[in-house]
Amino acid sequence: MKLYTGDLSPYSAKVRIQIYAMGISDDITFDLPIATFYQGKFKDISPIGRIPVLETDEGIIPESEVIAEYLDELYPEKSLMQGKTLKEKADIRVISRIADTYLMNNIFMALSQLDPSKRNEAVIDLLMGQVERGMAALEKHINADGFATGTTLSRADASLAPALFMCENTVPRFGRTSPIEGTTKVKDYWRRIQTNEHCKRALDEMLRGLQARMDGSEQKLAKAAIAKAT
Ligand SMILES: N[C@@H](CCC(=O)N[C@@H](CS)C(=O)NCC(=O)O)C(=O)O
Repeated sequence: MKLYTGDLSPYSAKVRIQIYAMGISDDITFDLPIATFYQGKFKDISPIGRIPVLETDEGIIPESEVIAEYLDELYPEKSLMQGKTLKEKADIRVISRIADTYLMNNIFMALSQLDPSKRNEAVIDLLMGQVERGMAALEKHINADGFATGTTLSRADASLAPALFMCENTVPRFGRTSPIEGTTKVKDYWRRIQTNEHCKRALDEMLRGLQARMDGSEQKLAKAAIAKAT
């Protein structure tokens, strides 16, 4: 199988954490057709046009949450959901949804407002309001110690660690304080989860992606790949 993935992409990092934690990296190659992606032609591979996408013998699977469930069902003996009760599974899904829908998605929508000279503060107010709302809910749902929920690493952690990376590193670029700052349990969790080997590996990859974006090397690489392809 092949996972179309990008270093900085939090939704891709979420699936990578799951793959690392399940120990199935040998069955999956990681790739991104750079020219295709940066020319906006990734829709030729997956109609939604977004990463991650899992390519299987039976066709492609888009959407991180769907890929996550597919991998759990494909490898039941390695699934991070193994042995969990129905309620524990529901708790994992709630946290994963908060990370996807309230945190990552709203931060993503705000990316068009990065340039302060063109920024519409009302758009930022609206989107960051939703991020704050998700963060307040997360503060109630999350464990006070250990993992996000339950006693082992789960898909809740796989979704949440990249989402918190975005909260810490991207939100300040909109001129707003990281929403983690106003929390207690989430702040402690964020400190703890960065030391987990699987999360740390993906967070380091995100940091590498962020550095490449900020120092212009990502853009250079994309330009060179596009020039070669045309
Ligand atoms: N709901 C999707 C979101 C995926 C997503 O937004 N991916 C971003 C990178 S993290 C992307 O591919 N953006 C490119 C674009 O929107 O054209 C998922 O869970 O996989």
